[in-house]
Amino acid sequence: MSLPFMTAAEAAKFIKNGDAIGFSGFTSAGAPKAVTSELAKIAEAEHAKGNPFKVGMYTGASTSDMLDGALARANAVLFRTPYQSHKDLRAAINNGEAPYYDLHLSQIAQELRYGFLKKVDVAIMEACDISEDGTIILTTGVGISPTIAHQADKIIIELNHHHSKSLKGMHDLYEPAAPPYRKDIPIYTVRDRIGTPYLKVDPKKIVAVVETDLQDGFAPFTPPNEVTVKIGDNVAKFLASELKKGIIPKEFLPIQSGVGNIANAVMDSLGKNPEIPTFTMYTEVIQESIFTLMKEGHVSFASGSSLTITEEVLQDMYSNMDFFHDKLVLRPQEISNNPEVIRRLGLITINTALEADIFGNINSTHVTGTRMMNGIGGSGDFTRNAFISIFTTPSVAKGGKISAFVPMVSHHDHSEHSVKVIISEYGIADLRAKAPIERAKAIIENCVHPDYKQLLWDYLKLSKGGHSPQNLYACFAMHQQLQESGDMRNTDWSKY
Ligand code: 0RQ
Repeated sequence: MSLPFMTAAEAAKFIKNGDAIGFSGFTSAGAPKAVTSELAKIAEAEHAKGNPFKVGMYTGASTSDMLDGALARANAVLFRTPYQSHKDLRAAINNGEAPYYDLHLSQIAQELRYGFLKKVDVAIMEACDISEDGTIILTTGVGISPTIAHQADKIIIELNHHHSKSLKGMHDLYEPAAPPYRKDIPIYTVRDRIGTPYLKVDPKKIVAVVETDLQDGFAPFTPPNEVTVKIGDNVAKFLASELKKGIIPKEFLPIQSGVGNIANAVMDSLGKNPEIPTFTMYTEVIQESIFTLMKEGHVSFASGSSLTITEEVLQDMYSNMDFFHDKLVLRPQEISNNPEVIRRLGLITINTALEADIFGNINSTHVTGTRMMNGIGGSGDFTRNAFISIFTTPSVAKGGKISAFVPMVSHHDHSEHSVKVIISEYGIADLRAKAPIERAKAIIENCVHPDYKQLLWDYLKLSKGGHSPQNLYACFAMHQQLQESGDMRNTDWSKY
């Protein structure tokens, strides 16, 4: 059977108003780019004629402007899950145009298979190679690809020649069976492979193959600044001391780290600290700092669901595949973020908070409790199941007008039960074996910005007692002050 090659515009016509679409990839790595732009044009043309045109969107995680951006601007989002970070989609979510449900990234594939979510009608997937028998080699992001490929009635492939076929062998694709037949996931070290390096689909389902040559378009990270360097150094200092105490074993433990400028600075500090031995990563996003650390010999292996790297780093990897190939594995996110595997491997997890409260609860997703930022992503999968879970955050945001530390989080993603350590540029609050009031003292003393320290000490004096000494009248006063005057520093406790 020969493959149905056609243009992106022709392929997009297979999608109908109301279809649920599953997209390959994780971040813009491995996500489709060409058919999605054409789909947005179809939606705009239909809307201009007065016709409805919206599609449901299942992805691995965030995507790119060519996917989330284009479809949000075309007002073509029927629903969206499990994670996003595009400014236009975020605006559509927060103004009610795009219904969004935020999910733990490990759960979306199984929730599709369990029938909790509308079945995938069409899968659009990026590949670096495809055979007429339906064997597909994915590119640099896996996400939920195996599940959407198996569930969809129609599959559209973007064959992206920008990616080298030498990616073959880097993927390890595996789907767990549904309960009550699920068995253990036999990953005992970060290097273990349990599945196939290719995806096999019924070739009759492949309705279109679109040839492209498109980059992921990742912008380089801003170099570490004074605050992110201090946060990174504090994380490295904390881990070195845990190693010295024998809490972290001498072999060290695999690290999970989020994505972004803080995560990049943390990885940089771990590489530079002579007390941290060579380590491995079991994470969701393998970002570019890890490539540098591999070349320098600080990281020996990385398992993830995507290579979220700039064009320069990607090309460097393709030119040095002999070096990188046996140091990387790309897995579906239900395996990279799997609670069973995370608990077994004993991960050191490092994620970033939007805000934390003085008792150790974390808000990762909602600005002032109402506006969606990105989503919980993998932070819940990793935090709840970690060997030791760390949250990092700069002590203030928006030039000091917002304190990252508040009496009570305005939205709750990670509870005091799962959060073990909080680290800001000022220091480390170790929350283990501490009662709520002791945690509050550790956080105020070690992590809070000097502009807010006295304010938070004074808050504790307003407490009406109890195990978690909150004052239910005053606990959101800092947030209210932000809304009223634009600056939390103006908070006045005298009225409580
Ligand atoms: O906004 O750039 O406009 O100034 O939030 O904050 O400090 O640059 O940190 O980029 O790492 O993002 C929690 C959103 C942090 C992210 C979050 C403003 C701040 C800035 C970004 P500006 P920073 P980061 C791996 C694991 C959940 C998912 C997760 C996230 C912007 O880490 O989405 O962990 N995490 N996934 O000014 C109002 C506050 C604020 C605030 C910061 N309290 N109120 N605005 N900001 N604190 C990745 C995946 O799952 C794919």
